[in-house]
Amino acid sequence: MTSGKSTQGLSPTTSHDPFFRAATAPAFTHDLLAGLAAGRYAAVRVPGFLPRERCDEVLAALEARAFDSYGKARVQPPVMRFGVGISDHMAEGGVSESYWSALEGHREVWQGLGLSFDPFRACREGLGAHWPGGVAVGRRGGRQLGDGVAREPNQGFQVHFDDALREYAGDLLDEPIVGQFAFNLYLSVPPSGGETVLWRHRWQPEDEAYRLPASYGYDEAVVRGAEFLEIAPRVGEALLIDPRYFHAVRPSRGARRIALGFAVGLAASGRLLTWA
Ligand SMILES: O=C(O)CCC(=O)C(=O)O
Ligand SMILES: [Fe+2]
Repeated sequence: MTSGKSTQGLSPTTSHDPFFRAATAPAFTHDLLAGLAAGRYAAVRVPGFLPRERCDEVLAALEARAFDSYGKARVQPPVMRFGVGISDHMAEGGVSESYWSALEGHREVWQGLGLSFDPFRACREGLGAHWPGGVAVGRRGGRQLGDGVAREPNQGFQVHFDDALREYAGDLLDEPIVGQFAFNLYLSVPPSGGETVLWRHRWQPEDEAYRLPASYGYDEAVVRGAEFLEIAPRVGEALLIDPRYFHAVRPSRGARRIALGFAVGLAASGRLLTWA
């Protein structure tokens, strides 16, 4: 004890949760994925997940295309995207019909890039390589959801969390899920800024007082005082986080920040199911 005060238990200024940490490894092993689901880690980083040539191939194709932006009422500052994201098509706790029609165009535009491989398939394969239950794109009402999206949050993502349990009424997927991750593969990162920050704080009802009007995000005061991890991703790195921890992306300076991303659910059956 360093002060004269009696400190029963942990002191809030110096305490560290040994399970709130990022693991860095050459692959998404069974132990790391199980550990992330169980709460033994907050994030798993796999540098060099996709070979540099493959990253460069996808990046060059994307750089030649125009990106859309996420719905500007909800997503401020704007985040650019290439492909369809389900969050733009939520309706009354469900998924609106516009999502399914947009997905048809999504498949066409990704095929139109003329890549020598399917980057979302490559990401799924790397993610599930050591996972006994395997990995597949999730389904809803028998229909396959989107496989991923390229996102460009050059001005950052606001502090937010992602939790399909809270975002959708009932199960989003045909198989109920017992764990959730967010996957990102970085194709282009800025020389400064662009960090992913993760706070050791999960949504609680009082947090709604910090909600930014009509936005997906929260005032950063919602995570005040919470322990945090700051991750500066590298090109070719894959990052898997527990997205129920509040997280944000800092604004980029000096280059575009482009990542391929999708959500991952651990189904009760043991399968990993992805969607975007
Ligand atoms: O781009 C990132 O590093 C994280 C983006 C994010 O909010 C997510 O994947 O849920
Ligand atoms: Fe997120």
